[in-house]
Amino acid sequence: MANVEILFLLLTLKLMSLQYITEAAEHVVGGDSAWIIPINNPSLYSSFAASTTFRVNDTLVFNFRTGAHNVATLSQKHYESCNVTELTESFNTSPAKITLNRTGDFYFVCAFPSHCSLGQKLSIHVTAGGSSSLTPSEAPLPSPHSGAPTLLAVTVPVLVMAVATNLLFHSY
Ligand SMILES: *[C@@H]1O[C@H](CO)[C@@H](O)[C@H](O)[C@H]1NC(C)=O
Ligand SMILES: *[C@@H]1O[C@H](CO)[C@@H](O)[C@H](O)[C@H]1NC(C)=O
Ligand SMILES: *[C@@H]1O[C@H](CO)[C@@H](O)[C@H](O)[C@H]1NC(C)=O
Ligand SMILES: [Cu+2]
Repeated sequence: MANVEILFLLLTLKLMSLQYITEAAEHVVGGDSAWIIPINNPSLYSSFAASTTFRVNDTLVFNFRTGAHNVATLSQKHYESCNVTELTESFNTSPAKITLNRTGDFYFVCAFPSHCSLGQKLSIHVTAGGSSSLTPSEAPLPSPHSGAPTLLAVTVPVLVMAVATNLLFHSY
């Protein structure tokens, strides 16, 4: 039984890694704090950026009070000096959902007067999709014996649950 469980554990990890590679993630900027002037936590957005992995086709979600803030993109130079006179794009209605459609750096500010210099700004670095630690080439499947496909179709849900339960309550 143990070998079968390990086989299906590997299958499960394989499926999970494929899912991880192909599914774009949604990142809520600032989490529950949303998109605000971070008076009580000046490093809110730099910490958020540092603790999140952004990949191509992921989406940023900015939640804010419409009319009290907005989201604008701008050049790095203007981002650094909080100069909001030349914006690339602005989003004035919450929630603003922005798809990260390329790799590289993105710069966001709130363009309301002085909000950027008070810390309502976010810069992120977007990496290529699919660079998870478990890529298909790094996580090869063990070659299944001939009975595997039928067994797979009939018993995967049960075995996945069994493996999950074992993982929770035992260590191999
Ligand atoms: C802001 O940027 C504009 C356009 O690039 C420039 O003309 C202006 O001098 C800048 N303002 C400041 C305060 O640097
Ligand atoms: C990404 O989207 C912006 C508009 O939101 C567009 O100007 C830009 O050309 C797009 N970039 C790519 C690589 O598609
Ligand atoms: C991102 O989405 C576009 C359009 O749906 C797709 O063509 C592209 O392959 C995707 N890129 C990645 C890295 O998933
Ligand atoms: Cu604002």
